[in-house]
Amino acid sequence: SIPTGPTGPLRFPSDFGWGAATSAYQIEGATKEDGRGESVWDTFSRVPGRTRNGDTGDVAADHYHRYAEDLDLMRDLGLRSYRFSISWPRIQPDGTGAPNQRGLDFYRRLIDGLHERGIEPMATLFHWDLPQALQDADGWESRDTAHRFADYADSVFSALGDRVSVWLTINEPKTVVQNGYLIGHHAPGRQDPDAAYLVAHHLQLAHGLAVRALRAANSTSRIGPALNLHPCYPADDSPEAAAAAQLYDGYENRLYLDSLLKGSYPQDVLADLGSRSRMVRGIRDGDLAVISSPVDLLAVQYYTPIYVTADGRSEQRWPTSEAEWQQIYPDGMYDILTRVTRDYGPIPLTVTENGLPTPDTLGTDGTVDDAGRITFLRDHLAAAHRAIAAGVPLESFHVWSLLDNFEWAEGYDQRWGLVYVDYATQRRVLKRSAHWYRSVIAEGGF
Ligand code: GBH
Repeated sequence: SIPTGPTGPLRFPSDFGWGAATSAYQIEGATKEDGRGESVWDTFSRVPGRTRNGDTGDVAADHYHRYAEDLDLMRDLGLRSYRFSISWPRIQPDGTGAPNQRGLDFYRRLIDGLHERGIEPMATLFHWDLPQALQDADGWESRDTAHRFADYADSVFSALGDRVSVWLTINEPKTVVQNGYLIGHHAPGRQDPDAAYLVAHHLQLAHGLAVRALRAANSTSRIGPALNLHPCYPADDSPEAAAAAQLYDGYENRLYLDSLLKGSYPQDVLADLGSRSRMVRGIRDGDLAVISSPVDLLAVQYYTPIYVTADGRSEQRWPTSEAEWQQIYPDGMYDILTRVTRDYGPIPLTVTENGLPTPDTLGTDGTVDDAGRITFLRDHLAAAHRAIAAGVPLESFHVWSLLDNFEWAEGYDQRWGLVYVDYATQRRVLKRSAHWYRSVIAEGGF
């Protein structure tokens, strides 16, 4: 029923969920208001040298105060779905105990504003802003943090559950593992491989416990994990490169997908970690059953492929964006979506992030010409459309990001938004890509 082919226009299903995404610490600012506690990113961004220019999320895009204006922008774009995250330290300043009403009220106002404008709320429970008090008690290295997360999730479900149609548990557990605990470029800035994979297990456990909390609340909302997946290709034709790419895929993709959707960790990764690793020793009977509690959908975030050499290094094949880790390869979107459906069955999928940073400036005529973003999104949407035509149950697509924002260690230098933010005045300006995306949504394709 979906017309395909190189000549005709691409038309998406009429109920396709055209969306855009953000996260709390990256846009909200107001880090000291209404009883919010400190998060690991407040701490980390203040350590000299950790973020570009010493940038922090203290003000960011000031969304906490400007959410009504931002809701109007979303309506003007015609968005059908908005993915945002809830700041754990706004709800539980110390990571535990009774929820902070003023924190809940902010998200209630935001969610009501979405409903008033006919936009479906998709809320992520954790987008990396762990309460600092929990980090002080060993953070995700402690199994107890998974239980603290389930309590937090339960509070949020009780207060907001009926108003949110889709919950996402943990944004990109892999990025916490790799950037937080292997490379150290993200909070909490550790470089400890043995800790990293124990953290992976506790993040997976936290996800499963939150899914069970939602089910126990008899909610009609849907819930799923949000994974950044990377197609891993051998860099050459050698059997060594094929084997190295297979193991790389284990660490990038199957570690998360298999535990969530098959109820087991991949044997090659477990063997590689070794029986004496903290992770393998930290897995208890019943954990995998919790982790693989049935979910309603899987959220996929795709940015870049990885090419793996015979000796297990990654190699660049395609031109990069302004982010040197991002090779631009739209076919990777098709490959990862069809692979998930092939290997894990027809679970409903949503793309919750896809985008790139561009060197945007506000022109003297008041416009922002981000032609590169239009090309990128057009090519990745075309690949997603081919995946749908091939039978992938993809229900929605969210551009990362709605607004320019605090890009973690890169601070405000990288601009990922459909909407330009002039940080000196906090004025919002729709980029050319935003006008283009509005017409794509209105036409149902391009
Ligand atoms: C997503 O991460 C995040 O969910 C989102 O918050 C973020 O703003 C967006 O993408 C854009 O980056 O240079 O070696 O430190 C995507 C996965 C993981 C990609 C961390 C960049 C940094 C690698 N990201 N990685 S390094």
